[in-house]
Amino acid sequence: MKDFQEQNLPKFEKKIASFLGSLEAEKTLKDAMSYSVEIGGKRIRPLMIMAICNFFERPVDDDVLVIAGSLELLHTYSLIHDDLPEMDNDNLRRGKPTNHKVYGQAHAVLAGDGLLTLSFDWITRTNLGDKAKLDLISFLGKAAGPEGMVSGQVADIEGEQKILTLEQLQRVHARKTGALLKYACQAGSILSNVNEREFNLLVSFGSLFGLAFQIYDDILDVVSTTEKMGKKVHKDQSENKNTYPGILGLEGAYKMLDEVIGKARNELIRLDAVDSILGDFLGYFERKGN
Ligand code: GRG
Repeated sequence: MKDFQEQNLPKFEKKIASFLGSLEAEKTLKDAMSYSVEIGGKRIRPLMIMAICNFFERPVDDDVLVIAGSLELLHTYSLIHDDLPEMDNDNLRRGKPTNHKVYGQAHAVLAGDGLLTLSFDWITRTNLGDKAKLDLISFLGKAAGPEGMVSGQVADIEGEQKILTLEQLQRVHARKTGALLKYACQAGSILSNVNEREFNLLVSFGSLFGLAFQIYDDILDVVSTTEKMGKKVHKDQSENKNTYPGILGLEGAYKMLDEVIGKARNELIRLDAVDSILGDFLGYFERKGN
């Protein structure tokens, strides 16, 4: 995985920086958009697209980098808007002050709007065939829009007022977090020109990976790895009931995580991809804490 990242991430970063740099837009808007994209992040979604291409021996060329970049732009928009005072009201993101803390709320809203719309524009700027472009735009719109991430965010906000069941929580996260990871698998599949069976297996893998990603995120929130006086400190689990550890307890959440990872691994076995770079993605869910 490390080699794969070292080989592909620098050219990915260079491509998005040069595309953003060449935008003919108001300087403050360009600065605000570039700020949140370029302060980093794990780049899991673009890496997933590139890994699928790698598995199917489809070269990671400019078109792949632009499609991967387009998804990262859209993901970054969601984080900027999620951090706004009217949503999560966060001061830090990716270890740096949030966009609205640096550029003000109006510019942060507009930087998010710019990234969202630009992500679709980037798809049209590739040299891919018309059908591939249309499919990518359609899948991305469904994943990010009212049938996907935006509804997930609304359900999440409304869920704060009540206690959700496990099924309701999963439905929130399938849309809020899972939809873009599933799209990463759809995009990688389209770029690699896979057959229907491979497409369905990859989409199922993407959905399971998205679910595992959220369970793991909730677990990391509970298990603070901060060493204090040589002891691991656990946050109070009753702080937020609408999380996997909140509903299942920490051990129950780990158990569910293991089950979901097992199912995701099964899809990769069916694709004969478990020993490929795609299998390495499952190593992301390393057990932390007790
Ligand atoms: C505002 C429409 C709208 C949607 C926001 C994705 C999202 C919905 C909110 C993010 C809030 C959050 C912390 C979700 C939990 C998991 C998640 C998606 C984390 C952020 O993704 P990472 O971990 O972030 O890939 P980096 O910074 O590494 O890219």
